[in-house]
Parts: sequence; C-alpha cells; structure tokens
Amino acid sequence: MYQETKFPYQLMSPAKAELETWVNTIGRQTNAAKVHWCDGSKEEYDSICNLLVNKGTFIRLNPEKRPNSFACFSDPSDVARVEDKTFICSRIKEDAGPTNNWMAPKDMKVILNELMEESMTGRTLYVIPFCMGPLGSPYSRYGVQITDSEYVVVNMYIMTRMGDAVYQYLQPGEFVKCIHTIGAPLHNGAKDVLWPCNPTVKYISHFPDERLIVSYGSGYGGNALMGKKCFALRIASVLGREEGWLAEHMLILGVESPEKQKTYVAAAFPSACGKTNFSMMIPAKGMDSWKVTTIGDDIAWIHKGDDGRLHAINPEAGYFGVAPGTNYQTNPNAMESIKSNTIFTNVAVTKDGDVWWEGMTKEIPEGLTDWHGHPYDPTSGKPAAHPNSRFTAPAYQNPALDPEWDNVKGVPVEAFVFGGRRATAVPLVCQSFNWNFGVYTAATMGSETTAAAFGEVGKVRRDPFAMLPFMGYHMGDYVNHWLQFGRDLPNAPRIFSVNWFRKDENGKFLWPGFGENMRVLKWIVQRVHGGAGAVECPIGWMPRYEDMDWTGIDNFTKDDFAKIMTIDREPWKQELLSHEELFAKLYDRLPKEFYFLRELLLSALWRSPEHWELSSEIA
Ligand code: SAT
Ligand code: MN
Repeated sequence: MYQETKFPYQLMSPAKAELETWVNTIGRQTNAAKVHWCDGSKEEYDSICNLLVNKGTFIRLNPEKRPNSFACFSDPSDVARVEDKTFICSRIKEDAGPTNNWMAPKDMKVILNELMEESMTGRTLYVIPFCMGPLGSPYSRYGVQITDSEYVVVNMYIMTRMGDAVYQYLQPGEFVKCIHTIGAPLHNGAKDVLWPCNPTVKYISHFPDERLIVSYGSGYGGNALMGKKCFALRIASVLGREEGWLAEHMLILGVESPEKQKTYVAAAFPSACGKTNFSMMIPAKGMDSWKVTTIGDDIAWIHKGDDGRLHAINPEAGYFGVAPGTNYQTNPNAMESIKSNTIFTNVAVTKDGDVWWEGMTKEIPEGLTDWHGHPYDPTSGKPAAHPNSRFTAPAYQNPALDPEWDNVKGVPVEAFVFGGRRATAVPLVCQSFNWNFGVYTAATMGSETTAAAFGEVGKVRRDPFAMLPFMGYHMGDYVNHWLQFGRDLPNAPRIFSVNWFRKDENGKFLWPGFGENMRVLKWIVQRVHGGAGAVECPIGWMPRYEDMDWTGIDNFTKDDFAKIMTIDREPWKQELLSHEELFAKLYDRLPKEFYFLRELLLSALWRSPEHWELSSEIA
C-alpha cells in the first residue's frame, strides 16, 4: 500500500503544494513502495551507487584504475533512443508536424494510465528536482523528474544541477513535470533483473501544451534521463518558439587565437557524429598556438541579449558521450574526463576491473567481459562494447572546460556550424552566402543514421538542424522561427556547413578529422572576423587551399584538398531532389523563401562546370 509523502525540506518551495499533490498522485497510481525526495548530495549519490552495486546492476570498477566509477549492462532491447516510440502529443495534430509521431493527449493518457497502474510496485519512487542551465540564470529552466530507476537518479546527478537547492526556484505551474517508469513491475511473482525495463512496450511521450513528459518502459539515455532530449530539446524547442529563443542540438566551444582573441562557436551534428570530440578538441600538430575550450557537447540554449548579441548556455552539467572510438589520440580531454566518478553503460569490462571499447586501444585485451555480461570471444566478429555504449561524466572533470561555462549570462555566439555524416557530395567546409541561405542549408542537411537510435545504420536521411529526432513541434514552423530570429539580429552570426566524413572511391575517409578540424575552425573564426580569403562556389563561399593553415599536416596534399572540396553536379542534383521531398512534406508551413533559394542553387549549379574544382579557380 502506498504511503502518502510530504515535502520534506525546511527550505521553501513556491511549488510545494503542487509538488506534494503530484508526487502522491503518481505514487498512488504506480503503487510505489516508498518515496525518496532527492537532496542531490554526494552522500546520496554514493549510497544509491552502493545500492546498485548490491543489486548487481552496477559493477564497481577497480578503484586503483577508475576511482568511484561503475559499469553496467542494459537489456538488449534497451540500448538506444526509440524514435518510433517517441511521441509529440500536442493538442492540435498539425502542431506536431509530419516529422513526429503524434497521438491525441487524451488517447496517449489512456494508454499510459493503464500501463502505469502499479508499475512501481516494490520499487522506490525518487523525486529529482533539477535545473537545466546555471542555477539562477535568466536563461535556465527547471524541472522535476519522478523515476523508479536508481540508474536514472545517479545519471541525472551527473548530467544536471539537481538537488534541494532547486526547490526554491520552482514556480507553481511552470516547472516541467517528468514522469518516468521503467515499466517492469515486481508484482505477480516477477523477479527483479539487473536491468529492469519493459522489453516490448516503450513510450516516450511529450505533452508540450502541459509542459509534461511521460516516459514508460526504457531506462536508457535520452529515453530516461529526461532533462536531456525530452526537456532540453523537445519541450524547450516549444518554449523557445513561444518566448523567442532557440533550443538546439549543438555543442558550444570557445576558440582562442594566438593573439588571445576568443570566439564562441555553436555547432549542430546528429547523434554519434563527433560533437563531444569536436567540443573538446586538442588542435593538431602545427596548430598548437590555438586553443579550444568546451562550454557544452550536446545541447545549446540561445537567447538574444540586451546587447544585441546571442547568449548561449549549456543546459547540461555532464557528458553522456559515445564510448567506442574514444581514445588518447581522438579525444584526450574526454579520456581525462572519465578517469574517475564516471558511469559506463554497455562498454566491455577488463579482467582487472577497468573498461574497454572498440577503438580504445589497438590490441583487444584478453579476458574481457562483453556488454552482455558474458566472456568475450574476439573471433565472434561482434564488438565487445555496444556501438552506442556511453560514459556519463561530470563536466568539471574536463581539462578543456571553458572558464565561462557556468556563467549565468552565457557566452556570445558568433558562428553556427552544421555538419552531417556524408560519404559523398558534401565538401569539407562552406560558408553560406547569408543568414537565409544558412538556414536553408541547415534545414536541408542530410546525414547517415548511426547507432544512437534503434534501426538501420548508414542510411542518408534529411535531418534538419540535426533536430529531426528532437523537435517538439512542426518542422516547418521551426524553420520559420529560425528565419525570423535572424531578421531581428543587428549582426547575425555567420553560418557554415562542414563534412568530416567524405570518402574517396575506395571508401577511405578523405579527411583525418579530430585535431585537424582546428584548420577548418581557424578558417571559420577568421571569416567571422573578416579575415581569410574565400571564393564563391555554387553553394556558398569556400576556402582555397592557400586560405587555410596547413602548418604541420602530414599526408594531406593539395590534390586531396581539391578532392574533398569538389562539387559534382550529378550528386547535387540528387541532393536538391531530396530537398524537394522534404519540402513536399512540410509544404503548407514551409517558408516561401525556400523555393527561391532552391531555384538559386539549381541555377548556380547549372551555370558552373559539371565537376567544380577549386584548383581550376586558382589557375
Ligand atoms: O541517448 S541520447 O538521446 O541521450 C544520445 C543521443 O542520441 O544523442
Ligand atoms: Mn545528442
């Protein structure tokens, strides 16, 4: 029988009555065994981690190798976001738009109410008050998550500012309510498992009109840590549109020139395309007089300040980064960030109690336990770590953390970068002619799908602004919001597109990436400040070979550069055709400008050579 709970703090919360009623309603419905109001203390974190160790869900890693860190393995049904089970339940169907799954709020609630009946039986209901953004910032927003997953509590502790200090900021009717249950009830004789979830039924549902999120059945990542994609992108995008700001799937980084000039850049890439690596990059050999610092690696909230500039904050406080491929060459700062106080999900565990994943070292260590919790057989042809395995690490452990990362005023953003994962057609870097062209390029961006979402990997799909899985409303309205946002800016940031993933005819990556991306970033920053040359190409402004800094680069020639910058008419014809497909989907809310911009692009492509190469321009 559920026992009613009372708000346990001396500290006042303006939303105290609302909180109590809400928690008790959910507690009664789900038949929670007890309620734990989180205070966000280190002691609480440690004791919940211990609880998870005692349950067998967490493996405590060797304290000499990885102090205060844990590994866990999820259910194989629960390893990534579930896009087909993610719903935007706006009151009006058209407001969700054609790129989202929609269900009427009342219909979804019938389903969820039935599923949630007694779903926390035998489990503790945790109440997590959290703040997205620096505490007390005018740009921050608040939420409370109810969950029956200890894993979620400790991940939220790392990923958000959470705890009793948040209660005083909660305004009645304003904070975002997040209800999460793993949907693995312990009644009818069911036994608990190491990773409880509902292996077949999952719903990640958003009610933007009510500022409400209900997530059922999954305990993994963006499905369950509701401050992340559910709140900071899907719900926040709706708030941003209403209130005139932007909630974006973007990293924010600072670039410091050798002259100590600081420029902040926000960059959007789809999940698992290297945002974390880019945001904490160490510049390659020859570029070491430049420095990159991190504000955030995944999400940016961007407001217009009174000074006419754009102020960006990172709403998160930690990194939920992709583990495979991370090593001391590709991302030394991430490796330093995860040395301690880190939670690893679905990585492999070594026999001496440390972690391992594909790409961490060349040699596969002997005696691994794979992400299923079984002894790993390297001849199986299967990876030891799941391709979407993750680390959860606190931002303050990042050696490249920007000193302003927690500033309540945010940082001024001067450039936007958009990048997809494209094996063909799309050049290394290109600057859009102007704001509207930039919005067009971002809106029509394509990318190959990755393991971050359940489903086929490697298929090109249109992923406008890298927001396709994270939009809280109609994609057409969103594009209009971006256009309007730029119209009101006295000096709009420059917009660039990049592609680190172009391959040659043998399927080999043309660009070394990682620290070498500093060369592209330097050109971008110089363009922002009116330096660095460029030539007009059919799709924007591109650097010539001599416009970029090649100091210290090995194995990359002028010919390689020509290859990676080439614009071929045939694949671009295909590209524009698929823009047309996107347009058809969004047609009734698509900005009229877009038809003209597409025509302009088409005619520019037809007027230029079939095979447009930069070197011919120089000659
Ligand atoms: O699982 S998450 O949605 O948090 C990660 C991602 O897809 O970017
Ligand atoms: Mn992401």
